[in-house]
Amino acid sequence: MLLKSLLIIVMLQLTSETYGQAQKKFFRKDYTFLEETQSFYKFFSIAKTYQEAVTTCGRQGATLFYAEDKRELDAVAKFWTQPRDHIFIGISSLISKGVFASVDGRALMDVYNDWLPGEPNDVNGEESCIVMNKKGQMNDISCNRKFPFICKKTLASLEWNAHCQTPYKRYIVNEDLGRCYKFFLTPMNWTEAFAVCNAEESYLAIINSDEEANFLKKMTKDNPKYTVKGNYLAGVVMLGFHNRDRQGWLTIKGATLEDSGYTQWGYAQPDVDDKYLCGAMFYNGELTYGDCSQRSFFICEKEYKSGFDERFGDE
Ligand SMILES: [Ca+2]
Ligand SMILES: [Ca+2]
Repeated sequence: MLLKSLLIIVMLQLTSETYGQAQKKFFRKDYTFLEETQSFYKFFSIAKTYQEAVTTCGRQGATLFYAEDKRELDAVAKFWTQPRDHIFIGISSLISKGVFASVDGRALMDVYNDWLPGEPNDVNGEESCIVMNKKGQMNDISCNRKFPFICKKTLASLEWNAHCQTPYKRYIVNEDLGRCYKFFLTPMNWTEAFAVCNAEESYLAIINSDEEANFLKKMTKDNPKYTVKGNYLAGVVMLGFHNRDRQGWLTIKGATLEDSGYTQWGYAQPDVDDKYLCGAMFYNGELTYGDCSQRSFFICEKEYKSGFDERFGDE
């Protein structure tokens, strides 16, 4: 009897491991999983400065790639099919001049490193970042130059928000609406907010019903907004509609507010006003609009499908 119970426990454990998140090996649709390194990678062919590359990876919950060892270099070199032959890697001496360390604080000697002959030479004292070619050879270079780069996420660091089918933990579910939402307490301007939602495979929230407005209003109320210091516009939360084309107020999906299901404007009724073209809501859920370059809180929204795991869907 005892043996039978033990067997059942073992079987249960095996089952839960088989269906555990680690086995599904999914981070985002735009990242490729490499078995050799048990990590996800995305190649960015549009050149950016070092800092822009670090920020881009960070916004996706990843880090700027550098090779840990020869094995990873070889695996990534196979995946790296783009024509440009140098990329920025996540190692710099920005914190302490002359002392190279990785974006996650590891010493250069502890990760893969192989300098081109004569490097690092710190030309004009301006070379604090590193580019690497497909052979893994490195050259120190100005951080303001622009190069392609790779973002990396290890499987071990991957968490999974099962309710919302996303690796981003702070999305909360509303089952009645069939949607998940994330309130951002880091004020950004409308364009940046749009990009952040996009990077998380969601979109700047669109209100489609009174019920949804009430939920976003409650979410706004529940977040500790008053603890956020700095220069930003309080009192509003940016949403996914705009008049940037001056064709009237449209959602970021191209629909009118009427067709989208919610038109409850607040005190500041929409006006013909060339300067203020980006949509938002007051904390009470009523719509307003403002300067697109003004920083504010914002909410990202994403659909989820109950009982359906998109990682098993067709790609
Ligand atoms: Ca150099
Ligand atoms: Ca919506």
